[in-house]
Amino acid sequence: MRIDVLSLFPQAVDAGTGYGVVGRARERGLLQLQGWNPRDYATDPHRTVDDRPYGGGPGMVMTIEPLRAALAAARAAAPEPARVIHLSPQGTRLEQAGVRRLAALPRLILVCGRYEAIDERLLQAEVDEELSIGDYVLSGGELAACIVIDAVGRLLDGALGDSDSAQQDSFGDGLLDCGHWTRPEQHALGAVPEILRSGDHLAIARWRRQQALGRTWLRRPDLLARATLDDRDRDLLAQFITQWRQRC
Ligand code: 9WO
Repeated sequence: MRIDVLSLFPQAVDAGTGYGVVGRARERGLLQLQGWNPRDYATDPHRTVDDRPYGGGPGMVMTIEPLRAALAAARAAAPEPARVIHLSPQGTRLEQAGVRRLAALPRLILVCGRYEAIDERLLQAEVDEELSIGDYVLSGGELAACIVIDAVGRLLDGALGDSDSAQQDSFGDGLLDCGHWTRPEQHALGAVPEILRSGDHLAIARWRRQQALGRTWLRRPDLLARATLDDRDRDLLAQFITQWRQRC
């Protein structure tokens, strides 16, 4: 997969995606990342990329031309058609299903804004999609782009050592993950749950499923409402809820 990033701070995106699973995917060429700085395409002596907003108000707006020229250069750098995505709080919320959809595309161009906004005409003419990573305002789109690249990059074929672990992750089936423990078995902070040491793999899988269902019920009822549960899941959850109510 190829991802081009338009940003006044391309080094921030480079650094934010340079480590761990995604850093390795880049090193191995599974993910090809290239930054494009609109400032390099500004034509005035001061290399201006912003101007005051029509209608007044605080802050500055990114101008059309440097972004348009940078985008044209990025598009021309490879033959694949690219989906152009603007990271913005006005976008559609990104969820794991959306991450999977993006990971199946051959090429993305991520547009990162700075200042208060990008001129609306550039967005309407050139952007296919606006994506939000959550309902908060950042100082720019770069950290949001890093999050998109991280979530997408780890799904690329060969990025994860164990090919199954992406599927087993939280949200693989729309539920939160169960808890995890490692050595030591006994610690001042507590003991490892007995069932995980039982060696009974069927019972362990059942218990983990129940924990995932129970935690989702406790912490994210919105996710549970959207998940598809079978009869066994409903039994496991009912049992969890009964035990939880007895604990209170
Ligand atoms: C700045 C601002 C100041 C006062 C009142 C409202 C305001 N909104 C913004 C604003 O949205 N600035 C953006 C900064 C311009 C585009 C890039 N920036 C950005 C992207 N901030 N937050 C994001 C973002 C992207 C994806 N998901 C969540 C947030």
